[in-house]
Amino acid sequence: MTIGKTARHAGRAIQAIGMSLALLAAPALHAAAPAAAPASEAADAAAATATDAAAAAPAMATAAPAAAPAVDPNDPKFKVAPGKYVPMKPTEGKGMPVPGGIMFQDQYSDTGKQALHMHQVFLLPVIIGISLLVFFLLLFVVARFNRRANPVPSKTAHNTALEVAWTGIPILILVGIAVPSVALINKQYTPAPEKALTIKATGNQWYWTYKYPDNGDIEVISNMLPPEKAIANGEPAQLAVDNRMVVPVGEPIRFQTTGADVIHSFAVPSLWFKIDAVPGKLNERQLIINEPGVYYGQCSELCGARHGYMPIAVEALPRDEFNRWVLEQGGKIDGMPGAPAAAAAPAPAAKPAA
Ligand SMILES: [Cu+2]
Repeated sequence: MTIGKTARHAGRAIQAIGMSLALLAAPALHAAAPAAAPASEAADAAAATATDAAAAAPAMATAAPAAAPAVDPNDPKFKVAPGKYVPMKPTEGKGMPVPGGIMFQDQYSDTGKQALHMHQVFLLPVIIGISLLVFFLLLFVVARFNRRANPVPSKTAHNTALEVAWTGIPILILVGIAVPSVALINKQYTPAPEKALTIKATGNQWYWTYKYPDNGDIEVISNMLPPEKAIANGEPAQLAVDNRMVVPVGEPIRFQTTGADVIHSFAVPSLWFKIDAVPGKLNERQLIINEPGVYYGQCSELCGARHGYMPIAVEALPRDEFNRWVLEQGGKIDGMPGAPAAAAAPAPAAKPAA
């Protein structure tokens, strides 16, 4: 009953959004109509049903990019930071485990924040509440219904009201947990938008490689730094790597994984991000990091003798600094049609200015 109502509410909300989008699209269609169009036609267009407008809108959207220049070289996406790339110093306690820590790490992605919030504010109290209830019920039964306290036991076999309650209440609790859980899973597995930057991680025995197909196919080979070197660098031991996976911050990334030999798993706790790397298979998830920083993780699928020694270090940088890193690796800035040529121009121009 509750679900049906929720579904109807959701249906109405979607309908309302669709209608308002269609109404928004209608004036645009108007403007696009040839000036010579007779007034009666314009009136007809205004009267067009919401479905017509909605159907026409995507067609217009696909037609537009063909007419416009493919790439705007002044787009902030193509800016290059001056100077040279220097690996970022990690912030103590950010994106890494802390001594004595037993809770989740602080989160630096929206889905991570949502998941952590759900765990702290919702799941944990529900689990603790149910455990305490069952514990005290048991104590009560032991004290009240033992042979001494209750020598003549009741022969009651059925109690309809009680049975409805102890079936119905758990169902309600489970539905209450399922609704936000499914919403969160849906958010976590929303595919990256079409123009998102693609990065492909390959798990190898026992190191990671990161490929940037949109950036001239550059490849980064990432091995663990010896612990003493990591500590000297101010990085956590056995988590630091020689070459990090550098990514732009605040942008959707189409993150793909595969395995070169056995199954590995790419996992970064402070981003609430884990995805298996399976040989012969390409897994994909969207990754958006909210803040610049260095985020450490580890392979999380037992993959052989040195499984514990193939850490992950993700460095999230502002776009212009990411572009500088890409150019230093011999790559191109973004592989969108026309982008490499356009990107080459602002790059040298930006450097003398600095
Ligand atoms: Cu592994």
